[in-house]
Amino acid sequence: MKFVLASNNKHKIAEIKSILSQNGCDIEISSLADIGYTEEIVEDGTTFEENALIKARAVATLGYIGIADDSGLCVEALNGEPGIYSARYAGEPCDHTKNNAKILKALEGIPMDRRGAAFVSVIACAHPNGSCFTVRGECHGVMLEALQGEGGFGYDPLFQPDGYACTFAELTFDEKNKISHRAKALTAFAESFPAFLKKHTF
Ligand code: ITT
Repeated sequence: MKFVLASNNKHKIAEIKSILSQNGCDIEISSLADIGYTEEIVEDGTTFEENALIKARAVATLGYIGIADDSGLCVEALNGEPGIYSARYAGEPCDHTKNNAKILKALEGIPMDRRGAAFVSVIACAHPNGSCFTVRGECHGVMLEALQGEGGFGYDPLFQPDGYACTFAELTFDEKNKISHRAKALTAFAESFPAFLKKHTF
């Protein structure tokens, strides 16, 4: 049975493939583009878990084992926003430059000791037989007052993980993928996935 990663975000896809192989999960995984899937998946859930499942199930209904990530940045001083709306915080289509400008503005004047935030990643896996599971990973840190670094994607240039003196965007690809929210969720995924597959696949 084929595994399909229900994502159109090429940065996420690269991170997920790399983290899974680092965790000994050597499955061949296709993307939506690889299977010629062009429909829009409407993410109208109210939690990361619901949205991750919506994406994973969209491909499971086509007969694939669907894997999906729903993720975002939750900022304490903004009551958890942008949260599940992180991709479209500054409107659609997703524009990371506009999102960063909007969040910097929203945090203007807020001192460093009240700029705590967490990146959240929920990975969902859905089988064509209707079975599914989700796992969650979080990475805590602070929101800086200016962009720093060129690597990564999205809010990475503004997020400094706890215990580091630089942003996600200043870490190498491999360094970020050791400590990120996505790394934590995918480590849990790699632990549960073999038993899930064994139970549901001949
Ligand atoms: P797919 O739904 O196609 O997978 P997406 O980017 O729309 O791609 P989400 O709906 O899960 O995915 O939104 C995730 C957003 O959260 C992403 O666009 C960034 O704005 C932010 N985000 C998530 N993980 C991030 C990371 O590791 N670094 C920076 N920003 C991240």
